[in-house]
Amino acid sequence: MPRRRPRDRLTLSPDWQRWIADNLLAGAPHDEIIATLLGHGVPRAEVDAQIAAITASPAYVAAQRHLRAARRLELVARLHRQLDATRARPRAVERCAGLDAEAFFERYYATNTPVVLTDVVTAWAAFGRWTPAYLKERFGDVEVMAAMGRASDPDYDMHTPALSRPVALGDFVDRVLAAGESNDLYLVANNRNSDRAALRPLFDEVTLPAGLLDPARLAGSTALWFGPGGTVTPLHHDTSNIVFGNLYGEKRFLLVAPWETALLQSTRGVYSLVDPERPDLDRFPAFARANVRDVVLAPGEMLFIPVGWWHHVRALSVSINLAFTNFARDNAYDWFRPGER
Ligand SMILES: O=C(O)CCC(=O)C(=O)O
Repeated sequence: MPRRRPRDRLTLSPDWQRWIADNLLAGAPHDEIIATLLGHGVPRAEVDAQIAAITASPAYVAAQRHLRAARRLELVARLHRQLDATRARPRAVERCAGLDAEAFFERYYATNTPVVLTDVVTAWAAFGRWTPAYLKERFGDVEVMAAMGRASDPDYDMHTPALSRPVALGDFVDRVLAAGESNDLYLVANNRNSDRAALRPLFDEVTLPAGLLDPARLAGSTALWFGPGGTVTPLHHDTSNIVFGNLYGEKRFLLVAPWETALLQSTRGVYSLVDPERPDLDRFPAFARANVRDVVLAPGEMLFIPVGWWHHVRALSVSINLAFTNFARDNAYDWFRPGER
């Protein structure tokens, strides 16, 4: 005769145990959790024993403590969202001319607020001069690295190192101009081309705004972007503040504040799986509540992207851009870096 099973024997799979813990921590009603388990044929006595064992486990008690801390932070994020929504134009990004460095740091840098500066790039000798033809004529023989074959890799942006190939800048210009609308080829920040000695003369045609960027820390702090219309950098955030100067063409930025991260419902390191141009609201319903700022950057404009702000970028035409992180203020943050924690 078979022995009687002990009443508290835990036979549910680890997946089901995790499901129960997840739902309890998320605040799902006990009745619903119990009904689901009963519906899957788990005997009532086992359901009760399982829930009691999970809620008494030291791991669950520790998770509850972390959950309380996370909820407190969530409240601060919600506060930001609510206050943001009371602004006259919550989706707008200000455009500003004549701002001195002090006012920039006080009003935008210190408050983590994006802004478009309309009179910085226009003052550079490079503005109006940097075109694809100019890059080819002056630096056509310079070997650069560029990401290619992006269209056949769904994770092209995070795979930039593997997709990058050496190419003469002149040949790359020809390919960009022949490409039409394409996301296949792109010279991006991670290619680190702006640090190449052969391209240093480019910086003779750029005047750093006084007091805003530190000329002594230019090395390793700049990024050259060049590609056809149709390039897309998926939704991600950077780990420092950036000013993004647009010299040629137009780019559309969709920006989401760091305090709305919970609404993205999906993060992979510094990337989000949400496509803000065509959000899949069945998969990511909370994104419908996100306040997406939409900025089209015209030639000559410079966008300040504050640290932690999510941004998705589409080139609306062939474009050339130069970005900087060497602010004359502290720009290092103990921000999440994939793989570190
Ligand atoms: O221009 C782009 O495609 C992306 C720019 C960007 O994401 C950045 O500078 O952080």
